[in-house]
Amino acid sequence: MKDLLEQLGLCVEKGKSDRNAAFPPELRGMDGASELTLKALEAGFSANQILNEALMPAMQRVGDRFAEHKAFIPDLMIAARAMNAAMEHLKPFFESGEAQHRGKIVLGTVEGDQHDIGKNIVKMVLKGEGWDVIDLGTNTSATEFAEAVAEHPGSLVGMSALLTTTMVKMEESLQAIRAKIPATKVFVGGAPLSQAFSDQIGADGYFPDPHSFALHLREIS
Ligand code: B1M
Repeated sequence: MKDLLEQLGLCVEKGKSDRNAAFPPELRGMDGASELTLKALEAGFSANQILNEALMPAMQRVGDRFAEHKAFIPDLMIAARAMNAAMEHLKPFFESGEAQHRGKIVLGTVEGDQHDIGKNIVKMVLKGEGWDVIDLGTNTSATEFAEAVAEHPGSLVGMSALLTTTMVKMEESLQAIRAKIPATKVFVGGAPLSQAFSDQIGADGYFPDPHSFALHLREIS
């Protein structure tokens, strides 16, 4: 059974999104991330298990290889595509949660940053928790965050950053948001961040994963 998750992780790492994908040649004709995710669900693995035990470690491995100059941008791109193919099947499980309406949250990846896989998972989990998510996408400027908050009074904000060079944009965005609506609660997340960084920029909290974030929002809503 564990082989299924290992095989799925390998497909994401190698960028094999589905059976028809021609790349990588050694996996030609074999199931890809899409088919294996369905099989894992059928075998009884939960969406969380699939995400945490297969998909996330696979992205970590490809990222590590990139850092060691053994993988390159195209490898990251096809891995991201395979991850998205898998996430399409997990989406209904994350999104089908509470029917309760908890409120609005503006979500976006900060300016200069194109990484959106993590932010999209946060979105799915929050939607499942009953939040109305206003997704500003990637490369979101301070002005765009501030305007969205003004357009949706009472909304909370979640900002994501994956680069040490873009996480600094969070402070600027936070200030622009608070200049429009001072009481706005702003939360931050993303791999290079920490609670210390959140405290330093005056955010209302750092969350390393969507579930701890959703839990906190549940407590304060
Ligand atoms: Co890039 N990349 N990338 N990349 N990429 C990283 C982040 C990197 C760590 C790789 C490495 O060197 N090992 C490195 C950053 C180094 C650093 O700054 N410390 C890096 C780099 C350098 C770059 C480029 C600069 C490369 C270049 O061009 N030379 C470039 C920058 C482009 C840009 O943004 N301007 C770049 C480009 C890309 C792609 C576009 C090719 C692609 C992204 C595709 C996409 O997102 N649509 C990509 C990818 C795929 C990665 C890795 C391999 C995987 C990222 C990912 O999706 N992880 C990554 C290596 C790694 O992570 N180890 C890497 C899976 C995802 C589910 O996790 O996003 O952490 P994560 O989200 C988690 C939590 O962080 C949390 O919840 C999520 C689920 O648990 N979370 C939140 C996230 N946001 C939250 C918000 C919240 C709460 C929780 O709100 C409160």
